[in-house]
Amino acid sequence: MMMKRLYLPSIFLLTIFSNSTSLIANELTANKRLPQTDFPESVMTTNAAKNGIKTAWYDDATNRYAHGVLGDKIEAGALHAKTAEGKRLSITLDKSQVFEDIQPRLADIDGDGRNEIITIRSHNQKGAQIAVFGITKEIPNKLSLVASTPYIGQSYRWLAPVGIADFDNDGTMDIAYIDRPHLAKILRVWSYRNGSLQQVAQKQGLTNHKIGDSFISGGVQQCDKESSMITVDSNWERVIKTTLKNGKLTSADIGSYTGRANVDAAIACN
Ligand SMILES: [Ca+2]
Ligand SMILES: [Ca+2]
Repeated sequence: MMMKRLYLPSIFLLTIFSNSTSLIANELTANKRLPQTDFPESVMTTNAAKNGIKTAWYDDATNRYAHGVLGDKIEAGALHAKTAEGKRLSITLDKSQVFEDIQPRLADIDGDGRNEIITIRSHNQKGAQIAVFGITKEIPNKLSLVASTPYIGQSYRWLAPVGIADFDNDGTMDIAYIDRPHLAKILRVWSYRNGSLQQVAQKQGLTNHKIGDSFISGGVQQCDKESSMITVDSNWERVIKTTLKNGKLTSADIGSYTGRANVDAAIACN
């Protein structure tokens, strides 16, 4: 029996679109029957989905990629989803890859009104990438890869998502992540345009994960109409808020960092 990573409590089962506490409560009530999985705390669900993918989770624990940046060397080999209509869909990775992640993320990347699933997938020779899965017309009974960023290019190199939003309000969804949060510490933002992900901006000197932590620090702040990226500086001393406008990332120091509570407060607009 492999030891499983300790995950965030299920109160963190909120998507970037559900800010209100009542929504979260409804989601938890509506999902008392959680799926059977090796990773019960990976279950991500939203009641904002009226059709298409409503719930996603990881399964098939494996130790075939012994990187261990998330606190153990157990990663997931499969991704499952359930639609609002009750249909279940899956994808199992080949042996060269794992989901090196905590919880899949749900967001409508292509603007068709249905969620895609945003994951961190790692290859045993090429390291991590953002991999987006969805339901296609061609293969309606399985999850399919619909978009991805390139692999970092080397094994045991990871990335940690900040979040998904239309950060620059141009009508296209953007995915922000820290490329190698322990080494390079580069914030990268990719937009979904013309059927694929394209990098639109990058900025050095930011991070959101320490080796061994089973959580990612920071995320998306949505206090008004603007979505901002909350991370810390590369020395873990300051909370940094970064915004995207006209292809340019601008960072502001918004306070001292002494622990996770500081970034959580920033995301909660406190
Ligand atoms: Ca979609
Ligand atoms: Ca955008």
